[in-house]
Amino acid sequence: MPNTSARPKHGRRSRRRRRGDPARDELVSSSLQSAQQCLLNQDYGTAFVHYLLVLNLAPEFKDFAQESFRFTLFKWAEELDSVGRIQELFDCYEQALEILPADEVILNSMGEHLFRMGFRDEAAGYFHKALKLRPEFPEARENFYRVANWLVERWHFLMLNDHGRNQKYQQAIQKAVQSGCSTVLDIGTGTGILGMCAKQAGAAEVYACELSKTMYELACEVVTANGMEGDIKILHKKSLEMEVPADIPHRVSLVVTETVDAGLFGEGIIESLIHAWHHLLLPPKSNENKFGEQSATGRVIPAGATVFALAVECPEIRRHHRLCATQVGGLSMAACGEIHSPVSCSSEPEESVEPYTTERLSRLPGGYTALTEPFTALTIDFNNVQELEGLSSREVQRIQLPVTQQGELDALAVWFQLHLDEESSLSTGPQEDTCWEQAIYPVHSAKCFMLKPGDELIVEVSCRDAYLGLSGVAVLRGGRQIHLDKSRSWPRSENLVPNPNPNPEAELCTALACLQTNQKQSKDSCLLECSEMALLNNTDYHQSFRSALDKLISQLKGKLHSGEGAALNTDPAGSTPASDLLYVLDVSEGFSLLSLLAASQGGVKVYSSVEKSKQQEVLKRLAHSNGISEQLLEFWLNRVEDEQGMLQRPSGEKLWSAIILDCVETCGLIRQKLMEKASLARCLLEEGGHIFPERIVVHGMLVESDTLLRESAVQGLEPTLGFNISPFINQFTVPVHVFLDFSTLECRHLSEAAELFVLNLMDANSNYINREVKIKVTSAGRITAVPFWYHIYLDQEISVSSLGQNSHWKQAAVVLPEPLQVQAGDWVCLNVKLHKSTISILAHIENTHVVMD
Ligand code: 44T
Repeated sequence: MPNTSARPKHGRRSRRRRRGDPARDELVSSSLQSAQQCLLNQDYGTAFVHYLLVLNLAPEFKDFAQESFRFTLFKWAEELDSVGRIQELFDCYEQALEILPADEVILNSMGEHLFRMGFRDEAAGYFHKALKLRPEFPEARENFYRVANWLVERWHFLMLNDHGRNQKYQQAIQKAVQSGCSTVLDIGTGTGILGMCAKQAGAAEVYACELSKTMYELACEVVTANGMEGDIKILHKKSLEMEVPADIPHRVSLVVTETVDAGLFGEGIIESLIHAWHHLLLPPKSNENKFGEQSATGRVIPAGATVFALAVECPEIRRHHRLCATQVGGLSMAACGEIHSPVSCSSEPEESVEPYTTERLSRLPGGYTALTEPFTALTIDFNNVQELEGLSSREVQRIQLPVTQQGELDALAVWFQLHLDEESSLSTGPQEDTCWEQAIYPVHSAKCFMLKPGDELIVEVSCRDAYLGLSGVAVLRGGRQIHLDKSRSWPRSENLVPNPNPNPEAELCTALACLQTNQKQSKDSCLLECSEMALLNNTDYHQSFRSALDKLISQLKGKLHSGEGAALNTDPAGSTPASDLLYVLDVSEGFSLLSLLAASQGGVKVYSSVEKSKQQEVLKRLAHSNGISEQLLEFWLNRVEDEQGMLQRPSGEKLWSAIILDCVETCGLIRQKLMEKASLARCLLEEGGHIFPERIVVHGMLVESDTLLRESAVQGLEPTLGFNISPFINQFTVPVHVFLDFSTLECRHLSEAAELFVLNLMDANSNYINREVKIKVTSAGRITAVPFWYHIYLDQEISVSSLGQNSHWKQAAVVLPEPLQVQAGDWVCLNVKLHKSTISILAHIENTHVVMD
């Protein structure tokens, strides 16, 4: 392969070329021929260099050679990618785009490479350009939607639509500016709204910083559109990297910021404010200068926060964080060992541990029960740098709380009040009608531990790595203490609660639990993502698979032995002769028990795609304890190096009896490349073999939901205090919303559920979806969205729904570009398209007389 660094220097030469130059013509024609020849020989690198030369010298060939040039580029880029020559790959794209700057296919492809390399911001720029050039370019559109979610997280829409929050910030800023804070820095400006409030309030100098490139660019556009471009200096920087005078000429008298997440500290506000006090802010108002010169001091909005917590029982949280089922699809889970979600603030350094998740408690299906009164876990003064600095070295604090209600302890829920100033505050509590979610600290190992009124719950509050940590560590009952979180080592100063009535049995149990846990437990514990945990707890799903697999396997075994008169050997210990074995492949993503369900019938060799070694250990332990021979369980990914080899046959002469495909993502979308995988799987099945699932029926409903609208786009000028923000941020609106819980989504149903389309995984035909579906409106309203979900048919009779109460799947919804006003009795025509794995839906009211037939 040629080295592209030996490429001709083009650019200038093309501009200087003269028409009718015979030497040039000859060079062009011979290079073109060479390019074509190299292309035929699949020597893409050389072909690419020749094409570059041709198109630089003779731009009139652009139309003629465009297709082949693109093809060559993509092939050559593929090769460079596969051998890790990434810089050269991007050089080639840049050269190609110098020649064809408006080629949307090349732009889109460049974006794809960037995205894969993790350059999401840059990738977004290319997808955006490609889309501007051809708005109907489906690949670029799909790619853009994918990055839009990364670049501009959905909560930006919620926050900007939260008029109450915006107004409170505006008033607090106005008051501060009017009382003399004339120089302002907005840390984490987002779209620039707080900075604009400061300017509007009359601040003499306003600075703003934003670490995300996309948000920074957006803020610049917004500020310009609101006529403040000369008035607010925006920096694309993390505040921690800013200094005086390089970035701002002098220290400011006011910092405004809303860099807080549901757990308050997750966006690094403590570190940012410590840095700001040391480097960017005027000194705080101290007792000595309280009555002195106002403008010489600095302050922060918000001035501080109070963090509240509450112990809750919540089955929905429970099933996402710990194993609740004892039997799954007929398998006993007794031997599986410690399994829980990676969400934990335990001190054990486990991989990918995050301290909390977030949920809107009021929207949790099945609700929650408060087991204690809300209590204050922490207060913090943002205007006191010593206090901020002391936070991470603060002793772990223990709080003892009376239990007020009987229930299982599933989690501690956390929210906070943000004190903007002395008078005004915002609350992120579960009862408030705000955009905020609460932070959830799940309790892992108190399996089925019932709290009772009269108990005292001991909660530890810590501040580690600038995160707030909370855990329920023990319960005091009848003078005894019962440890809850087994994986934590109890501190030495343990005897702080006297034990007046020692119970030797309980003592022994506690001692045993500690012995078992301190070193060994954390090593053996297996972490599963919340969605994998919920899947494992989804007993209906496993039972359905068990029945469908059992049915298929007995059918195939019947066939195998029919006519032979041989006795069926269904001994799960694996004494079936190899030639009689059936082969099942489970290509589910992440942790899956399905291979074991297939193996438990005996006479079946199963291949699991579980990758992580701890998860493989769990499967092996479960196989062993359920009487399945270890020889009948193999891990496919230990055998195949690359993913392309994933769907192959078990051995030369064998084909698969069943292939289990994972078809729906937890977020509610169809998995990418599902249909490609299904076609491959079809070729690898033995006669009578089966793909699970065989068919997916997509259902949807017409709904009116303002909540979905608020999450998808900024609604006009009013919520954003009259500032013109919506046209800019709404460029990042995506039409498909994911991770919805349809059962608790605030919405009005305007129709019955209807079938949108069917994907048949066992049959290649009929899967090109572009259909019209007519749905009758049952109540008048504005259709704003079409939520959709799946009925997943394992075989003709057995199906699982992605909507049910125990589902580990969430739902998705298409939000219509414009709400559609309808009356009861109207017929709505939905134009439903599936492109790759992306569903798009357009809706219009059907002309009544057409519908009659
Ligand atoms: N999400 C809340 C967290 N930044 C809000 O780049 C509430 C989540 C939430 N810039 C549902 C609802 C809600 N220097 O654009 C971001 C971020 C930027 C900084 C410069 C720094 N030191 C930082 C730190 C962060 O600030 C912006 C806002 S962070 C707000 C987080 C609606 N789910």
